[in-house]
Amino acid sequence: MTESLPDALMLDVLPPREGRIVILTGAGISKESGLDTFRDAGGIWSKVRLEDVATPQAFARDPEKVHAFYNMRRALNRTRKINPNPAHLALAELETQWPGEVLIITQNVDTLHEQAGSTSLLHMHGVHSKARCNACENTVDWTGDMSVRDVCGACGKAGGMRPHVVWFGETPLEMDRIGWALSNCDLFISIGTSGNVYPAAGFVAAIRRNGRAHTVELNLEPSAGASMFEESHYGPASRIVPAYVKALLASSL
Ligand code: BV8
Repeated sequence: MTESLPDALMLDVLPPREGRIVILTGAGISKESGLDTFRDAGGIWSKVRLEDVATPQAFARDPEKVHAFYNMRRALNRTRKINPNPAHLALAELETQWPGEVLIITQNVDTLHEQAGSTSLLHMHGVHSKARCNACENTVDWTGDMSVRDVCGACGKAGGMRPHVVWFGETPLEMDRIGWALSNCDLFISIGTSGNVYPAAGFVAAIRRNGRAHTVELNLEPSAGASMFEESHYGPASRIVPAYVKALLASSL
């Protein structure tokens, strides 16, 4: 059932009180914190081609162009004071208040969920605040600019440091843990994602095939996979996520 969101939210289905909740987030949850999404008008992929900055082939072809893309996004997080918004904060509250397990699987490479206080969290597409050595796989925190002149602190090789981010054509991180979580959750909530990038976009179909979870979409507008969700509420995340979490927590009392 879809509806524009009233303040007092009526949930279609309540998960079991100790139920496991899995939440998938995308760039839309960070939009009201000041970070661009990818596919909205004026989004990141309207300014640069993903084939030029977000594939291993692009990095092999022109590493400095790829470094410039991620240096710009890291600098944005340093300079523009990007803070968690009420949607991130509501999910952190859900993790502490909900009697069962809550896991956030984020496609985002920003660290706004951590900054909001979420700890049960995995970045399936990596994070731009870490670097990985192409030669020895050593992974380190990295908040400044990166270039081909950087040397790996573990193996000493130069030129191999890359953003610890999953590019198109690369395998997302922690897929085994994700598979188990999707098959064993009671409530799956998808927030702020257009449903265009796989395998994340296929999670709801996988649950509908072999999981038992009730599936909910919270988004600004219907995603490409909207028809797969049993329940959906549309509006800005900073408004609909706190309202949904408030109703969920009220049901768990
Ligand atoms: C892989 C890191 C094999 C980089 C990113 C079928 C099956 C498997 C793979 C494929 C397949 N078909 C195609 C593929 C290949 C490819 C793919 O999906 N291509 C697409 C373009 C068709 N997938 C891959 O290559 C993946 N790897 O498949 O390996 C494999 C498969 C399974 C198991 C093992 C191995 C790797 C994909 C990862 C690529 N890296 N990010 C970086 O960030 O710089 S993807 C990139 O897109 C970001 O991570 C981003 O998070 C992600 C998804 O985008 P969204 O988050 O959804 O953002 P978008 O702008 O699209 O949408 C924003 C939404 O928010 C909109 O709906 C909007 O309405 C909403 N919104 C806006 N404002 C608000 C809001 N909502 C609420 N409130 C608001 N205020």
